[in-house]
Amino acid sequence: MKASDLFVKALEQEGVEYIFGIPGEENLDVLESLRTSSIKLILTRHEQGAGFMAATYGRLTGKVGVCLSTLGPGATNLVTAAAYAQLGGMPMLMITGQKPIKASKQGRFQVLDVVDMMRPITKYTAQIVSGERIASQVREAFRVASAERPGAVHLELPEDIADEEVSPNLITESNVRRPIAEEKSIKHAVDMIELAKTPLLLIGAAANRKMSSKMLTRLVDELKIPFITTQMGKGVVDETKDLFLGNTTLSDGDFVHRAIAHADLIINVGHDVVEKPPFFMRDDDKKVIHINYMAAEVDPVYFPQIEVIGDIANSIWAILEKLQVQKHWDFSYFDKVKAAEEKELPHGCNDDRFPIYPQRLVADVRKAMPANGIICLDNGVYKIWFARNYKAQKPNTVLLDNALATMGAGLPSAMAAKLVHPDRPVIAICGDGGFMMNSQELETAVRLKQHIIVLILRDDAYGMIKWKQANMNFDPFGLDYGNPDFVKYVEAYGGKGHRIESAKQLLPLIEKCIQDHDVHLIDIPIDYSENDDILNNQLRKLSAKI
Ligand SMILES: Cc1ncc(C[n+]2csc(CCOP(=O)(O)OP(=O)(O)O)c2C)c(N)n1
Ligand SMILES: [Mg+2]
Repeated sequence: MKASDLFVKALEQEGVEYIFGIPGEENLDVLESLRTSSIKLILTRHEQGAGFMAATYGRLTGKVGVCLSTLGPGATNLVTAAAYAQLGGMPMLMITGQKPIKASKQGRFQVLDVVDMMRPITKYTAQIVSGERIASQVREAFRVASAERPGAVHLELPEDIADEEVSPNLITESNVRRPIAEEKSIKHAVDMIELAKTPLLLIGAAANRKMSSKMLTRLVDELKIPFITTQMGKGVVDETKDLFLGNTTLSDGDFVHRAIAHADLIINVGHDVVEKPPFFMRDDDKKVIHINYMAAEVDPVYFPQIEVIGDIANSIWAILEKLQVQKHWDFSYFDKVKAAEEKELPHGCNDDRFPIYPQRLVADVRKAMPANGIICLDNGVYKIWFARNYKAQKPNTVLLDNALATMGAGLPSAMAAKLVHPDRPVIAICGDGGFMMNSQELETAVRLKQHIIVLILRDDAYGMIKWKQANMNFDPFGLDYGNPDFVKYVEAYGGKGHRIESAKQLLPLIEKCIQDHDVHLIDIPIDYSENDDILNNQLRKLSAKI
């Protein structure tokens, strides 16, 4: 059997549905093997777009997303996406080609040590040096990528190896269950929660990875313990519940930080230090229980006293079996936090000003979206408003990147979300800066006949950095730019373009786009002028009053 055929068979056996990427000469054997396989090739216009799509496929399904590129320049274009998957805990395999390794007449043309280049940003990176190693190396790559904590892996398949004759055997996945927490650690956690006076539940990224939503919802409903979320933990438990006290978007000064300061115990489910810290630990302060698949990585701001390591849903179930509601638990202060926050949250939701007020934008998107609709955020200052103000109701319905926090992933991640969930509305929400970093994938979306909506928040600047610049009392410099006419731009790709000219137009337009088909882009001028005052001053003052 030809090695590239065996390689593709191995991918089929792993359940691969899609490969995202751009082939080069060095992948042509693999491409030919793919042609007659069950795997669908999603050809993109930049390898970075392919990588973000593969990572998001992995994030949403828990299965390994696969992307493909050529050697040298194709592989270097995958680097940011590898880092995105690796830090974000998303299972992803990158397959890159290489010149023949046994004999080549091309000198070092385009040759980089890609295996080594990928080392610091992957869990596993290897060159396949013989066709006989394909079965084991593919299986190992999938095993490592999807094992907790999931991340990026890389296989290099050189041209001459892809063309070898090999014996046609494959290795199937072993029948394996995730390890579960040891009984005594559950007992320690239960004792600590029962002893606490003001326990608070924190839900982080890992709780969004596997099915822990049901058990965590039971914990909240049955024991009435209030909860907060990290940015990547949004939606695991319905944030419209009365017991939801807020998202840890800002570093301090928000209502949620008053709740954290008041808690004597934080039950931290699924947060790890890769996300921006939702709170800072101190020696003389509250206790923390770390409940996760993996042990806590110790950090000056994170050193939990108790760890419950194992499958999260199982750990929560085991805790629920033993934990009793305690009379001395006192959530009255948390009720005050909730009341103050709910009083502030509607601020600006009906504001008619134009360019549009960010709070109005968030409120309108929430109104237009059903509970299972998915928003995919790029990186910019609006991310703060969505993380803080948009109440997620279902797991993985707010896809944002609070780990690498790269620009450019908004559109590709929305495209991957639509492939995984064709029946749900999907909206990409991008700044004019982040959108332009991968806007070429509009062609891919149109070619795939996708129905996605892209909101472009236009301030003609790298707004987030402008905000920080002003905050540091520097003069404005170096962050403004011009933009193409976004309506004409998307139309040139074959999509539908819209521009709003008043705040009132936004909600009905989004609703119409959700009902329609095709790729829609809405150009939305945005007013960031009050960001600094609200996020850095007003919230601080209001929350200090509780
Ligand atoms: C790839 C990448 N480059 C640079 C940054 C630093 N950065 C973070 S936000 C931002 C500005 C984003 O501008 P835009 O997309 O227009 O969103 P806005 O904040 O203006 O709404 C920059 C440059 C980053 N996070 N990722
Ligand atoms: Mg901008």
